[in-house]
Amino acid sequence: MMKSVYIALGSNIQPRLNYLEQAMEQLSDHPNVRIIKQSSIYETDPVGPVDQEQFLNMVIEIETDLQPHHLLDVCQKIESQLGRKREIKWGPRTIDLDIIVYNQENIETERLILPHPRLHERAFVLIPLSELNDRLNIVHKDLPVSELLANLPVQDKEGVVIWEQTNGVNASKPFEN
Ligand code: A4P
Ligand code: MG
Repeated sequence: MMKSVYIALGSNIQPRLNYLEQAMEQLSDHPNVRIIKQSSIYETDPVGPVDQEQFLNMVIEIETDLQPHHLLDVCQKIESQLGRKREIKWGPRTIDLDIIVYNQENIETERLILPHPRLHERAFVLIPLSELNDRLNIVHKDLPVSELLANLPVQDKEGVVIWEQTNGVNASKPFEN
């Protein structure tokens, strides 16, 4: 059974665009993953306690028959292949792949929480996600993306600016299967 899954990508170590592209390429190379849609790419002010460079962030929709934990393994393997080091919690990273929403699953295990627990407070996730599907229901809040976004402070949204516009579905050939 194919599941619809949303993954958030982020990078704030150069070459940022290259890391996003390589991560998407590796995901689409996986036999059990198909990229359905990709958002525009946004440049975003760093959120959280660590003083660090600006991020590029985006969200993609994939279709997969991998179980949630298996998909997390795939994402973490790509992160480590792209040189991700876990030195500072919330610190700079070549690539971060967070599973935002997996179908309508609502689970909490030691390794994996779905939907992503900080999704509703992050403009750098909600803005690209709303581009793909603003009526998507976020189960742990029981609210659609559009409403979660409307609830965010204006200042948070101002820190998220389009960096490269993507027009429509599968705009980039390299990510087709
Ligand atoms: N984990 C639990 N649930 C999930 C999930 N749904 N998807 C666990 C992915 N992983 C999940 O993550 C820590 C652990 O979370 C994993 O081992 C996994 O088992 P990590 O990627 O190893 O470490 P991290 O990314 O430093 O921690 P975390 O909690 O993912 O950080 P965040 O919340 O992603 O924050 N500002 C801007 N503008 N843009 C950003 O992308 N990112 C962060 C990182 C801070 N500020 C940012 C951005
Ligand atoms: Mg992460």
